[in-house]
Parts: sequence; structure tokens; C-alpha cells
Amino acid sequence: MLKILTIVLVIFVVMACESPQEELPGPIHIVPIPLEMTVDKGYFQVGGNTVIHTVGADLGPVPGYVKEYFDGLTGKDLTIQYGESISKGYIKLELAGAVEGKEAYEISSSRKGVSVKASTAHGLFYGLQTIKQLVQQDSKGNYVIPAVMIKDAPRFGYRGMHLDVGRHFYPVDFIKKYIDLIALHKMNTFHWHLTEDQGWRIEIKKYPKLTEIGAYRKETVVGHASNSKAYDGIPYGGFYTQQQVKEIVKYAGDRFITVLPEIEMPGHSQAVLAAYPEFACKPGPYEVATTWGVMKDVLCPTEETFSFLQDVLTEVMALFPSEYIHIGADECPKDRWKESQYAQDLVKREGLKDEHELQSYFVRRIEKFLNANDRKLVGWDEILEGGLSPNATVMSWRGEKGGIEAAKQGHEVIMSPTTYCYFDYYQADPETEELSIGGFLPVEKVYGYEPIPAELDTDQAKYILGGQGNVWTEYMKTSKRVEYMALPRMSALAEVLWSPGDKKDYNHFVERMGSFRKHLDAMEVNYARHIFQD
Ligand code: TNX
Repeated sequence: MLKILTIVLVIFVVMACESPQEELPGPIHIVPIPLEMTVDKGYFQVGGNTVIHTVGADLGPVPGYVKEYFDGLTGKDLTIQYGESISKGYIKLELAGAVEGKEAYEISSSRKGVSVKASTAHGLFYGLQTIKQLVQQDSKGNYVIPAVMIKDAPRFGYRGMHLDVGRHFYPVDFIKKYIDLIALHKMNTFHWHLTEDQGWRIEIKKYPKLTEIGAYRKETVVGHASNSKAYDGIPYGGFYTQQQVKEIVKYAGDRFITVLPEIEMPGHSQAVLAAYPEFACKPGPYEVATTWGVMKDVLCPTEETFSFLQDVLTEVMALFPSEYIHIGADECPKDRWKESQYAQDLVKREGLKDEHELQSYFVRRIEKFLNANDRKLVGWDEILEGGLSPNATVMSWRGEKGGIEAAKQGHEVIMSPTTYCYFDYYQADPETEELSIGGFLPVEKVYGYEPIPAELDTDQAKYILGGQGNVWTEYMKTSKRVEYMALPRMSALAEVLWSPGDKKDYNHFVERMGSFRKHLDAMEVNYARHIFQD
């Protein structure tokens, strides 16, 4: 009897010691969902003695980020060790050529420690983003990382978020926060829309009036531009100095994000004309636009305009290491070119059919210049009209049509159709939302996006580099509003672009977002709450 009692007691004691050790405090929720994950028993407990062990020569800033993150959790000053292996209590970061793909990573964790492998620092960085989501806190306040095996790599190479700083201007600190959000979602491109009719936002040394005059408008339309004649009478503006641009490009680069700058031409250029009316087809004066829409005053395709643009792009290329430069080229009404003797003579001289071909001529000249400087041109899908430039990449926004056509012609494509990727659209009943531009794009619809159109065969599909969420800011006066419109739609798109299509499950996504939102809360992000029902 005593024997049996002892055995029962021993079992009890063992269970009492083991079970809290085994049981995870909460579910394992990762966004975007990894390619492969298996969960094992137990977990690693992070403590003051945990050592960050690095293997390999070029881990970039990653060990520093890992330390910063875990120092923050533990309140300790954790050691980074470059040398010998540690048998227990490690977070190991290892450059390993065997992990295929420059953004791929693998995590294996056990009671002894956590190991992250990747062939580049970029991959290790994504490993860290996942680890942050693996960390849980138990009832005693300890931080634990569940025992898992994860193999992860992105579905698409281009995973972007756009921000229009022309219509409204946001401080450098917010741009950095936006970049942090892009990084948290394992996205890799920040498309910075820097120039608009309503404001030119980047310092160009050779043309100081671009910012002295072009960065400021005298007032802004109140209400919806389609039916309002009211203006606020308040001067508005701002711009980024080259020093600030460098700081942002570096900040993004340190987070493995490429900044794709956009300098709009020949349309959306009224702010340029306000500063330098000589680049218009008609004499000025012009003023920086105060309402939203498509403006008829555009750049005139003169030699003076081309040399101006080349000068601007020369300064832009010096600031942005990006292989691609975006030149806009959307929504350029042809009225002024039709009226202009110069433009009409040019059409004849070049043997062009019409003003659409004149726009193609315009884009081709700029492309030649960019290519000669080892950069590639990206433009909105209007660059298809009148014939594509030889090496151009198309950003498809008016639906998927432009992207399909470009891919069929063997051109690279970034998908950003209004139907799935316009985060300036309403995400819930307009009656319950603040004024927005229009449209309707709830989170579930973004999540349902499939970036490879069914019309493309396997070879053509290879030209789809990926996709992007666009945040046009006519109706977003503050950075808090930008956050509300961008999230959590950005989270949905991140999963569309990162995770395999067959892993997608909307309900599961919403459930995982229930955990993911804690990271947004920690960053004090004003995300929209609709999917959380609170
Ligand atoms: C179209 S998308 C535009 C922008 C507007 C946006 C509003 C694109 C290339 N051009 O200038 O801000 O619609 O949704």
C-alpha cells in the first residue's frame, strides 16, 4: 500500500514539476503565416543568463536588434558571444549557406535554446520578426519561446507599402514608424511618393524653389473634393531635407527595406509649375494645388524640361541606392499638349501618332537616362498607353489589366490594383467612418487577393514580382489617420505576398491577428478595430 502511495505521490510530484514546464501559456500565432511549422513539446525560458551566440562574418545589425529586444524583455544586459558554441541557454544566429533564398530563414528551438539560420543577415532579420511573435509570457512573468521547427521563405520578392506625402506631409519620426511596420510584416519595399500637385516634398539643391515655393499651398479644400467649394484658408506644407532623406534611407536599409522614390512626371506636377512656370506649355503663373483630383497643367516636353528632370533625378539617384526609380506617369491629361505648338511640332518631328505616343516618347527618354545610370524605371500602368519603354516595370493600379498586358509583353510587374490594394478606400460602412476618398475595401477582401492573374501562363507569371498596398492621403490629415487606414489591411496583404496561397485561411488569420495586435499596441499604432469586434 505504502509502495503504491509512494508511486502515486512520485507521479504527482513529477507531473506537478513537468506540466507547467510543458504547457504553453498561449497559442502560437504568426503573421504572415510561415511556409512550414511543426510544434514540439516544451519551451525555452529566456533569462538574464541567456547568451546571444553569433556564427558567421556579416550579420549586420541583427545581433544588436536581438540583444535590444531581449534586453528589453529581461531587463538585463545580455552577452553577445562570437566564439564557441554554448550547450544551453542560447539564442544562436547563424549564417548558413544551406538555407536557400536571400530572405529565407529557419528556426529550431528546444528547451536548450533557440537557433536561427539564414544565408543572409536579411533572412536572420526575418527570423527575429518571427521570434518576437513566438515569445510568450507565463503566469510567473517569465518569457518563453515554444519548441518549434520553422522553415520560412517569401512567395514574392517584392512586398511593398506606398505612402503619399504630397497631399499631406508627415514628420520624419512617423516615416520611421511606417518603416518599422513594414519590417514587422516582413515586407521589403517602401514606395515613397514624394511629389504631387499639392506639394513637392524633397529638397533638390539645384532647384531651391521646388521646396521654397512648391512645398507649400495656400489652403486646402474642406470636405470631399468632388462636391466641395469650401477651403480652410490655412497655409499648409513641409518637405524633407536631403539630410533627412539620407537618414530615412539608412534607417530603412538597416531594416532590409529598399526605399523606392517616386518623382511624378509629366502629370501631377502643378507644384513644379508653381515654382518653375517655364516648364509648362503655357505661361504662368501657377499655384500649388489646393484641391484633389487630376490637374490639366502638366510638364511640357521641352528640352529645358528634360534637362531639369535629369538634374532632379541625378540628385535623387545620389540619395537613393534603389535599383528602381519610380517616375509616376499616371493621370496626365493631354489638353495642354494638344494646345501647344511646341508639343505638336514634336509629335510631327518624332513621327508620333498622337499625344499618347508623345507620353511614351517622354517616358522613353527618361528611361534611357535612368538606364544609362544603371537604374530601372517603374511607372504606373499608363506607361503602357502609346507603347512601353523597352525595360520598364509596370505598377498595375487600374485593376489587373495593365499588369497582365505588361507580363504578356515580357515586362516586370508590381500588382497594386485599386480593387484589392487601395488602403485609402473605406474599410467599413462609410456612415460609420470618417470621410475618405470613396470605394470599399474591407480587410477580408484584401486577404482574398491572388496576385497572379489566372490569364497568365507559368512563364508569364514569373514577371509578377509581387504587390503593394497604396496609401493615398488626400483624406488623411494626420499620421494617426494613416495608421488607421493602413492597418490591419497591411497585415492581410503581407500574408498574401509572403505566405503560400494554399495556406490562406481568413478565419485563422483573424484569430492570429488577435495575438499580432499586441505588437501593434506596443508600437502605439492606431489600427482599425473592425475585425476584432471591439
Ligand atoms: C489615383 S493611383 C491616383 C492618385 C490618387 C488616387 C486616389 C494613381 C497612380 N494615381 O493620384 O491619389 O487615385 O485613390
